[in-house]
Amino acid sequence: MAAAAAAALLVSTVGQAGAASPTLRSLAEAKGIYFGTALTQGNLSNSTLTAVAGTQFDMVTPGNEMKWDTTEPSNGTYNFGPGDQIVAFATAHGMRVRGHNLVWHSQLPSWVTSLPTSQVQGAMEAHITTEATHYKGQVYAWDVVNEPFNDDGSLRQDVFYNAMGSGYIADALRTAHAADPNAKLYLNDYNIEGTGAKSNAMYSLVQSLKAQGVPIDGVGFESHFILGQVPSTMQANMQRFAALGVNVAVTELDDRIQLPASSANLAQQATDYATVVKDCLAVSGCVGVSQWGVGDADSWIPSAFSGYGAATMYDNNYQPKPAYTATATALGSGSTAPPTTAPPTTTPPTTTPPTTAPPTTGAAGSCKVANAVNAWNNGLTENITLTNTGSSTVNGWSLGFTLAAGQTITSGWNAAYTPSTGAVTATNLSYNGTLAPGGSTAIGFQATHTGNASAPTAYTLNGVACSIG
Ligand code: 9MR
Repeated sequence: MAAAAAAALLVSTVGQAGAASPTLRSLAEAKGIYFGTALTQGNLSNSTLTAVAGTQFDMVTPGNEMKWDTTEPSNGTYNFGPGDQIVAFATAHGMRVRGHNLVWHSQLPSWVTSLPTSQVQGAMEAHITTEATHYKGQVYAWDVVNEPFNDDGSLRQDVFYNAMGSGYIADALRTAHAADPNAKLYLNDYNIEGTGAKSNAMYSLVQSLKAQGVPIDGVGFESHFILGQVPSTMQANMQRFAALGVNVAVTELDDRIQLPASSANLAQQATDYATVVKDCLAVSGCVGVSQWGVGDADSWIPSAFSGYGAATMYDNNYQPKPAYTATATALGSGSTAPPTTAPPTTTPPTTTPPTTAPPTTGAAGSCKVANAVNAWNNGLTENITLTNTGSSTVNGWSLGFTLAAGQTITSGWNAAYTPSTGAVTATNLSYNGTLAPGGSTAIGFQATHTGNASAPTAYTLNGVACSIG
């Protein structure tokens, strides 16, 4: 493939990480994963920060705005305004959202901890139902229960455990599933990245939830690391969770350094970041990596760990650090193979071919599609980057493709998808209908499948065949 054509497939930015470098999100998507960040409401008024967030990342976790103390500050009174702002930013920038979180002992309003024991379950279920219903269709995943374990592997004796015993976790997951059946439901914790007592406890919990048929889709590994201390067992540990039939994700990555950070420290941090990214890429079922914050200036580390900081890929002025470059390289930047041919990260359980849609072999129109499928047991996500390779601007577009037999779209982003099976048309939304020559837009969808997780073999833009690659 010509270098110019390869470059056109990737969303590029000039100035943030050198001239016209591919972004983390385009590199990640080409590998079939996402690359996310955490954003708070306050971050949205920092235009330097949001310029980086909106171009480099394709997943957002609200830093605080979906937590109980914000969303239900008094019993039965809900406030979704701050969370809605984060979702609006994500939507406007083609990013998905990890909902964080529904049940957690911290950032919990005092009215919950003051409830009579007999009322805690009802309050928890009402909170989950109301919040998950409000964000139904807008979040890709929920951290349903956050940080349930003590470091020794015992369950935290918080208000939920004290009222309901360990069963509160299954109850929370079932309640969230009833409210938003399409959201991926996670348990999220720290100090479970490598093997050890706490990780073993999480593993046993997930195993037992799966055995009981409780809806659990994933485990989040927060990954708040100290420089040079990424566990050597991280890849194997994530893989054993994936083998239980759940997705895994790195949900809150940072790597703190004792200040001032030396250049040797920053080089070690680059190695640490690359290790984490490579670990995720090596694990079938690892769906993505999220950093906790955008840059060192908005990181939580300095306020929580005195004397430490410099924990992210961007410095205090939002300039990329060595960890950024190492992350991009780990995601395939600069490799000779075009980073747009990512196969699904899990092999579909059967090899039934699609019954329709002949492959495009001959003449293609003035469009190009790069697609990446990430599949698991009975679900998949497909990320599509659509590029206008013609010389005129496209004003309004419909992308046609045929889903493999057994696939049904359950939610999508950055386009309207209809119908949900068979020959689908994805139509632009108000903010992405214009595609300048050479311009790209990133869309995608989540679908269920019955064994064939193959991507469509042909795409048409306004009726004209696109090339794929
Ligand atoms: O980033 C969040 C920070 O703004 C809050 O002050 C803090 C309060 O606990 O929570 C931070 O986010 C946490 C996340 O929700 C769960 N894992 C640990 C994160 C860092 O504390």
